[in-house]
Amino acid sequence: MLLGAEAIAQGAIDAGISGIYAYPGTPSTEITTYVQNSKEAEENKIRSNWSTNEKTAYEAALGMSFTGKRSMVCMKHVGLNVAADAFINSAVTGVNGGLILVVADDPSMHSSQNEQDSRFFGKFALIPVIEPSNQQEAYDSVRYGFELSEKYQLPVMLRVTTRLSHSRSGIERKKALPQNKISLSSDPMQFMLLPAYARKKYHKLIELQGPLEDESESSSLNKLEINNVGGTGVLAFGIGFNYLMENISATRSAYNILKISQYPLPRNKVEELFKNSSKVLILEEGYPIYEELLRGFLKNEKSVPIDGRLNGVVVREGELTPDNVAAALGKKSASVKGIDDVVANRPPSLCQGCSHHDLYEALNAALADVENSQVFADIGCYTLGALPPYNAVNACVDMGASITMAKGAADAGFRPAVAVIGDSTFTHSGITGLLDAVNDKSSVTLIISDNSTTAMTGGQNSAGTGKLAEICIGIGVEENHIRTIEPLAKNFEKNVAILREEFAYEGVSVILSCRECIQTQLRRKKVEKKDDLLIRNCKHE
Ligand SMILES: Cc1ncc(C[n+]2csc(CCOP(=O)(O)OP(=O)(O)O)c2C)c(N)n1
Ligand code: SF4
Repeated sequence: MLLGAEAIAQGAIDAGISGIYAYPGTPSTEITTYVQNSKEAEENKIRSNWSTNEKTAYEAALGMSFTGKRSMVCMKHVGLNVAADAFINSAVTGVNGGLILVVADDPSMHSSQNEQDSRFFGKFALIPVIEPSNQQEAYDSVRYGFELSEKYQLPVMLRVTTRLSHSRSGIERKKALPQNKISLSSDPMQFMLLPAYARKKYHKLIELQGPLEDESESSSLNKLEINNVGGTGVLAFGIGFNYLMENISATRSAYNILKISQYPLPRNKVEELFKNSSKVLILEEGYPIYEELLRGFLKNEKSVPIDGRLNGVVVREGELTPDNVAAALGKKSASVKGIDDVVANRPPSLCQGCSHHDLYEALNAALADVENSQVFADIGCYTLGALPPYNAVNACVDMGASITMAKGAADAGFRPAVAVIGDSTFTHSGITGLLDAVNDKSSVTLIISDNSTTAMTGGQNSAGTGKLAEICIGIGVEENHIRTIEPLAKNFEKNVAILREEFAYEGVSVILSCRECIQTQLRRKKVEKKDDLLIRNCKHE
């Protein structure tokens, strides 16, 4: 019984990967964690440490593919924005050993800043995309995806969404394959994107589009059933097919159904569906990408009517569910017991004893006398400082944006320009922003809330643990403006004073607020089986 994410991981181990590269992010994290905890992966020396960000992860996976070995790279949807440069260009270079990018989207934004649909990126890069409809298909798709990747020498995207990644099902495994041996590309310039080479490679990528569409036509992942000529057709993508089946198991023969789990879209199958149906309902998990394409820009009065997200028959925002698919089919959903009133909706909150509490107590006190103070925050547990009782931070846009937004505000004359970032977010994409601030001598006070972990996604290692002061010195922050505080109630007065001193400084200063996340500390204690709870603090007092 595996989670969808775990099925992908097991599928990768069984398909002979030599390495998995990833930066954590819900709902993709469990794929890499599973490989990290797998005995088989350990025995087969499959590389699985966390990367510093999604771009470094993607490039390392590409480097492994360069050697002829199979590699997988995993991220959440917004992570693909970070890795986009490497990703799009890797479609032009192509790959050598099979490379699968697993991207886990989060429609309804259960734990994300947006609900962007990664299939857009797959289409943009002109590569095959596989979107499994259930966990077994997720497992099987990995092996098939590697075969496809090596056959066409292209990266393959495996796109999943929250419900598939985070729900369990029984999985039937296949016999494990051995890893590829090192074998370099026969074209010594394959990975060289100087324009003269890039133009030829891009031309080759365009030429592959026909064969890729043929591949989708014959793929067992895409299935057409004409059950009722002239009846209603349903074009169901990915997990949308699963929800459709939940609703029409007894009445399946009344519908013409096209299940799509592999792109590019198979034109003939789609035409067959439309030719045999009086109207077509489109169920896409994510944006109405293919609905828009099939409707066309100009209304064609003769075309088969389409229902979907764009005319409101399917909800325009948020994830598909068995219930909203039932409503779109004009069916009543099976009555489910409502939620009792006693179950109150709770906003997320920081754990009791979390170091971020003490930091925000001190920060609010240090800014209490500042009229209209604003604080630029970033993404992590510390973003919860935006909520009561602290209401301490005013912006959270994307990983790393705290520093650069504070820099922009400082450049505009705003004082004090304060940024709060976590240690993992700082190494993910804050370092370059700090370098900009140093080079421009912008008056920014950067607070790095260093809890020695990537807490929000479950406590993965943080790339800069034990190195943050050295990194800041290396970037050029003056050593006497790199201050360390220990966020504890007993240090409140001292910490407020340090914060105020640095807010008054006209230049770049960094405050390292160092105390380990208590959840990580508890896990560490269990592993180390120590009785004493050592408070692991920053070394740079
Ligand atoms: C581009 C991108 N990748 C990954 C994530 C998922 N994510 C949210 S916060 C976070 C890191 C949090 O770690 P840290 O900055 O150390 O703060 P903490 O949670 O430990 O307080 C991650 C990986 C994301 N939101 N965006
Ligand atoms: S997981 Fe760690 S960092 Fe996050 S709120 Fe809890 S104690 Fe704080």
